Amino acid sequence: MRAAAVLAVVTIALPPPAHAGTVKGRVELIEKGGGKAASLAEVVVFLDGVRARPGPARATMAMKGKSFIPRLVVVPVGGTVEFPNEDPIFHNVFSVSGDNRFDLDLYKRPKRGSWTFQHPGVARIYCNIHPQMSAVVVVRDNPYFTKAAPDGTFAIPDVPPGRYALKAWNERASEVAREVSVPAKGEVEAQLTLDASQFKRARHKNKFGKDYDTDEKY
Ligand SMILES: [Cu+2]
Repeated sequence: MRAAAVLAVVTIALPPPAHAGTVKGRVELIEKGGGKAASLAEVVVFLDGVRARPGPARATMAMKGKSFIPRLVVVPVGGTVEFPNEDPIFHNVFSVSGDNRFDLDLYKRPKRGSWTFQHPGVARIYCNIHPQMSAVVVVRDNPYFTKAAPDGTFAIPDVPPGRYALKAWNERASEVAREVSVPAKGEVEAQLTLDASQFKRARHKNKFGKDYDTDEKY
């Protein structure tokens, strides 16, 4: 008798590698006029060049009071972001950022919207009704990333040992990088400084590539 071939689909939670270190430190951001930013909560810190497949991930970016909350979300490739509309009015979430382009069209509760991001990069998120609504989803090709705490501290644990580029990103500054050497056990510390002193906010177009109407319709 032939044994039946059985295809089992199992989800395996990978334990941290036997040899892994933590990358920790602090970021700061220089504002116009040379002062330091009071909150670093919209800074992403990540490692480039780590070969590791990210697992599935979900995150939430709500629309409330005609704002995206939080304004910055980071997910690995394949990660899904929910965009719940908590306002009593319609919003239309969209992005025209390269391969991560999407359009959820108009909706409000109880309809829900979400998007699965399949390409690494920075997706700029807008609402097609309210030009003042803007946010960012950063999509990474490995799971070694974090958002900085408001005080600028960060920690990326369970990193396989090796030399990588540690990078920090904020929408108002150029990306900064430095090399870190992650030990097989223990920590490596690094400091990164972003410069937003030259930032000028540019007006963005709607999902049709046109200027927004001056009157809100919804
Ligand atoms: Cu809106």
